[in-house]
Amino acid sequence: TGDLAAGMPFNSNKSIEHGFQNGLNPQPGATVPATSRLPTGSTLSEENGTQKTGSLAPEGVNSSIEPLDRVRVDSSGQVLTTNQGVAIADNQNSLKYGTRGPVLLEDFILREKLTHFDHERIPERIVHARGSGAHGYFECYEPLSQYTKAAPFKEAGKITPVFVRFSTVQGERGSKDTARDVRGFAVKFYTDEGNWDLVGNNIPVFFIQDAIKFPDLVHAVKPEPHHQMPQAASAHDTFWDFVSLMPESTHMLMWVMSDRAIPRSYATMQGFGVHTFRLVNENNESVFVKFHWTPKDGLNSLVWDEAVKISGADPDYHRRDLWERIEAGAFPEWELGMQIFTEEEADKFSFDILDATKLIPEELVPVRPVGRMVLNRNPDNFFAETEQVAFCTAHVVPGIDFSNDPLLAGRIHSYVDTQITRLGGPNFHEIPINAPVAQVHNNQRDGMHRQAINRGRVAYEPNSLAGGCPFQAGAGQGFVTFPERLKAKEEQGKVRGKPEKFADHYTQATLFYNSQTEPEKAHIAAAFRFELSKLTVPAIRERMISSLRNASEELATKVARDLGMKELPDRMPRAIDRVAKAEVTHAPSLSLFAKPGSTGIRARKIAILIADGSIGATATQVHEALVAEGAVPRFVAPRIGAVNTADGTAIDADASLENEPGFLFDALVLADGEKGVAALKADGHTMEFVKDQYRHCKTIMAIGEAQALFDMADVSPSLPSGDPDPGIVVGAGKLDSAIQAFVKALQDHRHPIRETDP
Ligand code: HDE
Repeated sequence: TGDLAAGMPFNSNKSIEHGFQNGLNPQPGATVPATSRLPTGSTLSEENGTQKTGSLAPEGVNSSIEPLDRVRVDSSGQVLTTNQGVAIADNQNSLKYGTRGPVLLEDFILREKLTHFDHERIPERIVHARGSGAHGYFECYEPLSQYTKAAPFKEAGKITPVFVRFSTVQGERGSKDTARDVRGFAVKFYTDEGNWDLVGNNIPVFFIQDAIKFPDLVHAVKPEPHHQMPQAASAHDTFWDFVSLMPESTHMLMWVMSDRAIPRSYATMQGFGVHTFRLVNENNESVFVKFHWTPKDGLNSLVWDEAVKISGADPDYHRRDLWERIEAGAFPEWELGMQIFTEEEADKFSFDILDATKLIPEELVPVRPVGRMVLNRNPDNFFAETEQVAFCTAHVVPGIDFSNDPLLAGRIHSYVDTQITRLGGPNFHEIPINAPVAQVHNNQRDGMHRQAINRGRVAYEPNSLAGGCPFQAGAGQGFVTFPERLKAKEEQGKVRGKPEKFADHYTQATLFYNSQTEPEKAHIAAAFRFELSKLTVPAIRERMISSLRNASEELATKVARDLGMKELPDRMPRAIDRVAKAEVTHAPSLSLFAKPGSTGIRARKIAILIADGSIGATATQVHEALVAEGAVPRFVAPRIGAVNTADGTAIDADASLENEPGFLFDALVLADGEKGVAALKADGHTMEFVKDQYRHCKTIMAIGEAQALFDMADVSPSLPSGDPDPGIVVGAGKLDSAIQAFVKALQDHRHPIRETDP
C-alpha cells in the first residue's frame, strides 16, 4: 500500500495505530483523509469500504472487507525488503567471502529468509484438514423476533458478512477432494453483535452420541497408525471394526455409504447444524431449532467410479469448482431453513432431540426458510484466510444458545482448545479472518503473537482508574444463558450414562434406507460392498452384516450376497427390544432427488468434442446456446490450440482429450462433420471419453454424423427396453430444438435409468 507512504515517515498501513484517525498521537504532516486510505488496486470501492455491518447493504457488498484492509499487502511497484523493511539489493546470491569462498554467518538477509521459510507450515487440522473457503453474505428474509434476538435475523433484507469453509474429514491437507467422506460446512457469521459460527456438516446426523467417543472414532477412520494407509478412505479394517462395535453409528453409515458422501460440488450439497440448538427471544423465551442449508443449484452427487477417476485426474476438483463458480459469477447460494419446535413437542417425539445420531424428519417438523447465503468472493490468500480461519461451536451470539446434546458439549470445549495448538497461542481471534467486525474490549492480555496494543494501566474489572471501562453489558445487551431447568423426573444427580431413547440405534437407519429411490438404494449397497470387500479380517465384515440386518434385511442380504457370503450371520443383539413407534416411516425429503433446485444448468461443465475437419458453425452454435444458459462449455480436441474446421469457423480448443478426460464433465456434445468424426475415432481417448460419460449416466448430444461415435464406443442411443434414452439427444435436422432438448435433459444432471451394476 505504498501509495500513501510518500511524504510520510512510516508505513501507511499503520496510520490507525499511530493515531491519525483518533488524533491521540498526531504526527507532523499527517493529514491523510480517511477516504484516501484505500490501497491502489484494492478490491474495495470507496462506497463499500464505508458500509457498516448490519446495514441494508446492496447485493455483493461485504462489510467485513474494511477491517481486513489494514493487513492487505499489494506489492505492485514496490522494491523487495526484509521483514524489517530494509531494501534488498541482491536476491540471487548469498554473501560470500569471494565468489568461491564460504558463505558468511553475517548474511542476515539469507538467514531471515531461510528461517521464515523453515517455519512456513503450521499443524494441519486433526480432522477436516483438507478444505476450501469463500467469502459472502447472509441475507435475512423476515424478522424472526418472535423466536430469536440474534443479530442476523433482526430485519428483512439485513446483510451479515460470512466466511464459509468446506472440507473433507479424514484426509490430510493435500488429499483428494472426491474421497467418500462427510463434508464439513462451517459458516462464520460476522454479526454486528459478535461472531457466530455454525460449524456443520453436509449430513444431518453423526456417528456417535457422546464426545467422549470422538478420539476413538477419528483414530479408527484415519490411516492406520502402523503404515499410514489408506489416505482419505474409510475402506479399511480399523474403521469398520470400530463402527461395527458401535451400533449407534448405523444411521450415519447409511448416509456415508450414500451418494451424499461424494458430492458433485460444494455448491450442490446440503448443510446441517446437526445438533439441536436453542433460539432465545427478547423476552427470554426459548424454542429448539435445527439448521438446514439447501443449495439453490440442487443436490447433485458423483457416482463412485467417477469419484475414483476424478481423484486421479484432478484431486482439487471441488476446490477448483468452488473457485471457478465464484470467478465466473455463478455465485453458490443456499437457503437457510429452520426446524423450530418447542420443548413440549420435543418431549413427545419417539427419539431424543439431544441424540446427534437422530434427525427430525421434515415430514414431522417442516423446514421454514429464513434467509439466503451467497458466496461471492474468493479469498485473496489461501493460508491467511482459509487455513487460519478458526471455527468454534462456542462462538454464539445473544439469541442463539445450546441444547444439552452431549456431543455438542464436547465440541464447545474442543474447538478453542485445538486452535491454541494449531494457530500458536490464545490470540488467534486477532488474526484478521477471525476478528469480529463487532468491537472487542476486555481485560485479556498478552500471550503469543499479541497484536492489540491495549492502552493504559487498567487490565481488570471492576476498576475506578479507567472509569469502570470496559463495563459489563448487563442482561439487556449481553449474552445471557437460557435458564433451562431439568424436569424433576430427569434429576438423577451426577451420572455417566445415556437417556433411554439413545439406545434405539436402528429405527432411523431403516427410515433413511427405506426413503431412498431405487438407484440410491443400489448405490448404498454398492458402497457397503466396496468398503467391506477391502477388509482383511472377515469377522469384521460379518459383524457389520449382522448389525445391518437390524436396519434393513434387504440391504444386509444384498451386501452379503455381493460379498460372496454363503449365509447371513445372526442378527446382532439390540441394546433395547422395544422402541417407541416412529412418527414417520417414509420420508421422501431424505432422497437426493427431493431438492432439485431452481436454476437449470447453471455452472454445469460441458465438453464439446471437436477435431480437425469438424463442422465449426454448429459446434459454435451449441457453445453459444450453452453459455447463454449459464453453463460452462469447453472445446475439447485431440490437442489444444486452433482447430482446423471444415467450414473455416475459428475455434480454439483450450482442453485436450488427454488433459481433461470425460469424467470431469457433466455432459458431452459430439461435433458434426465426417472428417472430424474420423479424426476423433482415430484417438483412443475418444472411446474412453464417450464410454465414461455414458456409464456415468450423463447427457450426451451427437450432432449429425457424430452419431457414428456411439457405435464405436459400443453405446446405444436407446435403452435395453427399446425406449429412447432420456439422456441422449441426436441433433439431426433442426439444431435449435435439439439444443433445447439437450438443455432440458441436462437439468436432471444424470439419468440413472441407464445405469447397470457393474
Ligand atoms: Fe468437529 N472438529 N468435532 N464436528 N468439525 C474440528 O476443529 C470435534 C463434529 C466440524 O473448516 C476440529 O478447528 C469434536 C460434528 C467441521 O475449520 C476439532 C467432535 C460436526 C470442522 C473438532 C466433533 C463437526 C470441524 C479440528 C465430537 C458437524 C472443520 C480442527 C464431539 C456438526 C471446521 C478444528 C473448519 C473441525 C472437534 C464432531 C463439524 C478437533 C470433539 C458432529 C465442519 O476441534
